[in-house]
Amino acid sequence: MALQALLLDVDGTLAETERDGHRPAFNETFAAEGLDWRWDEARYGELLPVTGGKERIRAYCEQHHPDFLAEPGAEQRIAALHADKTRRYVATVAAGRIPLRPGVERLVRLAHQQGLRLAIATTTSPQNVGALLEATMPGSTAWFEVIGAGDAVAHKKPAPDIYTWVLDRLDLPASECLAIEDSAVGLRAATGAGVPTVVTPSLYTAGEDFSGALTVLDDLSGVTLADLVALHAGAAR
Ligand code: XBP
Ligand code: MG
Repeated sequence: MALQALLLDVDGTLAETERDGHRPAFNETFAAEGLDWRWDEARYGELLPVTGGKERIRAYCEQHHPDFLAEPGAEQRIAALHADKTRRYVATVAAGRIPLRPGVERLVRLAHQQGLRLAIATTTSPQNVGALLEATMPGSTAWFEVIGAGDAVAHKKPAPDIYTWVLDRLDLPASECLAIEDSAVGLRAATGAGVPTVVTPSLYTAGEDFSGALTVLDDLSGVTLADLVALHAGAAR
């Protein structure tokens, strides 16, 4: 089973987007809407295992502001908050304030040049993916044959659904792909869909349990396509 495609997670894997990208965008939205909610770094870390921005706001309200959820129209209000947060996040990323992690650009360029198929499997919103790719590697969105993001599936990571969705569209078996993830939640999603997975832990996920990963690497610097092919071949044995 030769390696045909690389399936990349976004937040934490391509870039450290959470602490200085998503988190301040949520906080700016809350402040602009007159809500005294504030997610400091530690609280945000506690909320991160709930993937998806709308889902994260809802989970926070369940714990701290059940009154907000009891109001009529709470779901629409959450959706509106999230849309505003997305606009703010996209502006941050488009301004070039979030760099790619070490080795990411080189590996993605090599994969594209050498004809290894590329796809994205993320819980973040599709606008955020395009903004990050275009800000960091202009024109690279087109290199990704499939972009699985946000509400494309009903159940976000750790459910395997987004990986299954991407595999269907690539028309490839899981065994011919390799996923790169940064979190235990993402690892569960990828391996749940049967995709062999390499983990590069990020700021918030260092120290999580990555059992089931093919390997855990500090980052992608120095990693070659030949390394990925060898790791993938090892998984098939
Ligand atoms: C990371 C996430 C996302 C982002 C917020 O996803 O959990 O929820 O924090 O994104 P991944 P939205 O690691 O799969 O890329 O606010 O756009 O939902
Ligand atoms: Mg991630």
